[in-house]
Amino acid sequence: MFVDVQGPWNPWIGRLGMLLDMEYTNPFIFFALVLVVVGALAVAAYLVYSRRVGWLWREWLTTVDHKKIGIMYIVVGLVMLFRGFFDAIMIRTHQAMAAGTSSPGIMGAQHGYMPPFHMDQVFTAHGTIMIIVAVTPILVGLMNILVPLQIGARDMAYPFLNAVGLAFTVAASALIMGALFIGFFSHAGWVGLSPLTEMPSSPGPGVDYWIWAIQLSSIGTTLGALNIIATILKMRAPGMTLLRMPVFSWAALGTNIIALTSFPLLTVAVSLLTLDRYIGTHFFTADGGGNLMMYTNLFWLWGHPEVYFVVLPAFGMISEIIPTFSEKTLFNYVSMVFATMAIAGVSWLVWLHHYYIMGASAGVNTFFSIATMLVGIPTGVKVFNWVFTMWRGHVRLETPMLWAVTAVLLLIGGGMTGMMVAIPAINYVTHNSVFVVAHFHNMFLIIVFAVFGGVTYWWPKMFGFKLDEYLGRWFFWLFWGGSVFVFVPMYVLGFLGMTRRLDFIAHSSWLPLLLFQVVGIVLYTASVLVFLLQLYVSIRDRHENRVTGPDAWETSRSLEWATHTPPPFYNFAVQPVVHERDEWAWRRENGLTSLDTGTCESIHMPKNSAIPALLCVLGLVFGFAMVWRIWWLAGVSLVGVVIAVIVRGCIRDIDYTVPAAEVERIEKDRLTVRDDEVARQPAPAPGDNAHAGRMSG
Ligand code: HEM
Ligand SMILES: [Cu+2]
Repeated sequence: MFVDVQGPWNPWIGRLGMLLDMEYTNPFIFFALVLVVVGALAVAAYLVYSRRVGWLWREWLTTVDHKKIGIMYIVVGLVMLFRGFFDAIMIRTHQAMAAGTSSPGIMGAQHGYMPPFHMDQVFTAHGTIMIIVAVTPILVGLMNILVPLQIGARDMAYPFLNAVGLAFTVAASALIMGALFIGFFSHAGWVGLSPLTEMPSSPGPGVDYWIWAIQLSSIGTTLGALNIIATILKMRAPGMTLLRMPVFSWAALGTNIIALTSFPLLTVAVSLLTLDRYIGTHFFTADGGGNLMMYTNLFWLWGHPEVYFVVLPAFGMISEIIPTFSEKTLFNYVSMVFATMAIAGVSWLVWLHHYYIMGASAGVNTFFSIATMLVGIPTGVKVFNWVFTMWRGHVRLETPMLWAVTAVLLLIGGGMTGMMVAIPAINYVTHNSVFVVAHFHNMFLIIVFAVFGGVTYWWPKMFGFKLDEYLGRWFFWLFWGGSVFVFVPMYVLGFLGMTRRLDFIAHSSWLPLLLFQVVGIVLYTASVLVFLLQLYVSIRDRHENRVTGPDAWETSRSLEWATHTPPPFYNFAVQPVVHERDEWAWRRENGLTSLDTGTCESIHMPKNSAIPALLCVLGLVFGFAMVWRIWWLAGVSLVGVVIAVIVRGCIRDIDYTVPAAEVERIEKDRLTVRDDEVARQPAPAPGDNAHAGRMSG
């Protein structure tokens, strides 16, 4: 019944025997392996030495607290962002070395240092990692932390499900990392187009790693989306009408509607591909009666909404940061909300612009071209709203604002080039060129800039202290420099005709531009190092940088800033009642900085659970077993998943109540600690309301 695989197969270890035939001489892989093993041992040793294993398990790995889950999502995303960045360094340096027919080749490559087989895996891993397990988890993490706080909820609608979503995302990340050392990764590009991903073209385990990583992470994202939508629709505090909701929460709603409706399409596309590869169906192989364009359609039916899935939260963050640092309310809130939802809607009508060259009729291409350009309208509305928010505002260029404003500038560039490639006549020339690559990196940079802005902005909310501003500026400027040096030459190279994903570049005349890009990569690397230094210095100096009031920036506007910084596990001691849009700004202006409108009541909270951690391990084992076709192991882990879910369903003891007296005690402790800190701070200037926000709620 199963498709015959290349190489040895054994019922106990599946195809793992083929590892014996593989070369492990590649110094990069060896270096990475050593780094990962040494890193893991160092972390483990530190945990044991500092007696934190139990703490890690109780406080983090089994938690269902949305804030901690969010932080873990961000940590996983950042780790994978570094991995993806490492791939990018390799792509850029290899291409610069492999330009011109006389370019030298080392380490088994004819040109540059990576043979095509290796280069193909690197760019596939880069794209897959960045989209699936770096940017998406970071955004999901931020939404996790912020949405309940912004709408005045104590946690997500389904806290346990939230932890399960994270578990599958972690399993997917681990599976991709595993591919680096045990076997190899797909070489078919992040879009995995058939027939390249079909068995005859890709007989090794690489595509299977890609398949199972996508499947695991899609489960995670779909569950997360369901949860965030339910939370926003059902858990809003009294008075928090939809049109009073912070724009970031609106973006979370729009984006997760996209996710909930589009990720199943990806699951279907990849499942059909799995059937082709595992049991020999022919959904996407022309010779067996299938249709490979069906894969392309299904993939991009998810793929285009996915790009808006990642960009909408970025727009949401920009919409929170700009008003805070312009000391003004967001210009035309209602149009911003409608623009957000319009983008979510139109994102469904444009997928075919990814393959105008397929050969559909002019009418079809025209339809998708016009639909694509329509996206520019709501996007333009957003840009105008941000600019008018800053207009005559009291603009403060602190680091979050630097990132946010630059993201708007990037949006203008990326949007314009998007409009260009949206025109079929232009697209016939630019398709598959690095011009398109420059366009979408330009768009993804918006997200990265918004993410760094957002992380800097909400960092104090998460941890209670600010990130170092001086190093933050260095980080920003170096990162900006890197972006300009890498992507401006890429646009030019695209116009000159350079196609994407080359492992050898025939024109030596393109070398100068490729070298410019290497300069950019050097700047990026420096920026990453400065970022790590910034984290280190900020954590070291956390006591000096401690935020005393709830509002770290003094001019924030939305509800999450009304509770303690960082918030207690129950978020709000007393259920907040919302009076206005910009609730926190309204309270500040009305001297209502205390949420303490009544006596504390007992609070109902969810209990920790070990099952998500178990599901993470089982999911990873299942993925691994499927990749290597170890059927018994796959069966055992799958049955394990089913049993774990049934067991969870039978457990009744899943929640507890924090008694009112306990809440009061926690609140009092917080205030005492804070008063100590206030006493240690220099006296506030007259009229400075930095500390006015103290409250017990
Ligand atoms: C103003 C809105 C936008 C327009 C008009 C637009 C237009 C296009 C078009 C026509 C293509 C196809 C080019 C080709 O392959 O020949 C494309 C590719 C792409 N765009 Fe955009 N885009 C827009 C916004 C975005 C956003 C917000 C993102 C992501 C954050 C994004 C990410 C991508 C990606 C990833 C690809 C190419 C994927 C691939 O082929 O590997 N775009 N865009
Ligand atoms: Cu698209």
